[in-house]
Amino acid sequence: MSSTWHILGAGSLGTLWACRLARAGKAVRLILRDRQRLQAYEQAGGLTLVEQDHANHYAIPAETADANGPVHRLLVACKAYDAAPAIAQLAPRLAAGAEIVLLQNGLGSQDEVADQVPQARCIFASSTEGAFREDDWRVRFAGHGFNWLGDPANPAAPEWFDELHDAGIPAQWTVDILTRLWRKLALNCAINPLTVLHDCQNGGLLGHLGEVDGLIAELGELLGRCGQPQAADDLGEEVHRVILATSANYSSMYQDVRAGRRTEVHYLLGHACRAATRHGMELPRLEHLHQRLVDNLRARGLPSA
Ligand code: NAD
Ligand code: KPL
Repeated sequence: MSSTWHILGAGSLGTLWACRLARAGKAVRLILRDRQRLQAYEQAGGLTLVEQDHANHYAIPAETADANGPVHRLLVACKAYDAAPAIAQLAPRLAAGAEIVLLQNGLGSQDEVADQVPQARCIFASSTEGAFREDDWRVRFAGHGFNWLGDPANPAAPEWFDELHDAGIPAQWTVDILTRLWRKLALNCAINPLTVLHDCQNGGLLGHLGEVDGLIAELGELLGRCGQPQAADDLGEEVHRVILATSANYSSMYQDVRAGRRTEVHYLLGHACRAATRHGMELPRLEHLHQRLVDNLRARGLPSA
């Protein structure tokens, strides 16, 4: 089995992972969206990763999805709404037993991908690292964090797992990856939509704690019904802690909306509301929040799903 890391998506996290793996001497190939992007990348001559104001350049080879050759190990580093369409393009190249690491935030996109590629093993990831694009092909590593990886269908870590440590990518294998993803989703649902609706930094929610706490109560009920009671442990305390610790920051959803970018709402609050409906639950605060957010996004001309 080839040990090349194919990395689909040379955005923020894709660049962060690709550069660290390449720096550690691992074989890496980028998969870019189309020929035009490939040509622009080739003109730029590689990726630049900025860490603590030191910029390093990495001439990582790149291709498009329709290139030749099997893909054995794939990191999917696009947004949640792009993951399934991207995999559909690449599916003919995925080898039997291929391993796919899914870096998407939220829930739902992982199953959309897994349904399309039964020949592959899908490994889910939850990342608290932070990176953003300063320019085309140039990414700043903005926030040290951690990565949890796991496979809900198979508790065994893949044989390449230690390559992440070799590359300085902080990561741990977990059998509770769904709990991690649900927990992050719940935090996101309690904070991010309200920052958009109240047009505020995270700390602005200190003036709306009644609303926040109402959402936390419903999220706790939902997590219990979805078989994720541990994801609800001390959720309220963590939400309050995150609001305080990040009070001067704008949430990722707020930043997306402000920049006129599509949000991942379908895989965050949308996923929570669909799960509640599936379980026959009535969660009026979450439903109302979702409706207000959808109306707000539509009014801005942004996709609401
Ligand atoms: P991004 O928008 O910076 O990068 C995504 C890249 O994927 C873009 O370059 C886009 O052109 C590319 N892409 C889309 N479809 C493609 C296709 N079919 N083929 C090839 N490339 C394709 O996104 P990001 O910020 O890196 O986020 C990726 C995921 O990681 C999201 O789910 C996000 O929520 C999550 N995440 C991001 C951060 C962060 O700090 N950026 C932190 C934690 C989690
Ligand atoms: O992860 C976040 C985000 O901005 O997406 C926070 C605000 C920390 C939690 O939702």
